[in-house]
Amino acid sequence: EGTELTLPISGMTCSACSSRLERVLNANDGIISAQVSLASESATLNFNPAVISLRQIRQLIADAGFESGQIQ
Ligand code: 9UX
Repeated sequence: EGTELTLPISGMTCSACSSRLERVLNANDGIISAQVSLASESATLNFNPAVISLRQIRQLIADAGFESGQIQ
């Protein structure tokens, strides 16, 4: 199995934002699953660190127009 992690996400203001970010994350080969919650302003991820690094995940989030905070 992959590495589980939850990242706080800021900048999401509507459910289309969270859906879009979830779609972007799930489209990446290294991300096994991603759930983005608007209500809790967070993304819960299961990823394969041999394929994508945390740094790259943060870059994907930034490229989508959002900001990720510290790991919880
Ligand atoms: Mo609605 Mo979310 O314009 O960016 S999709 S606020």
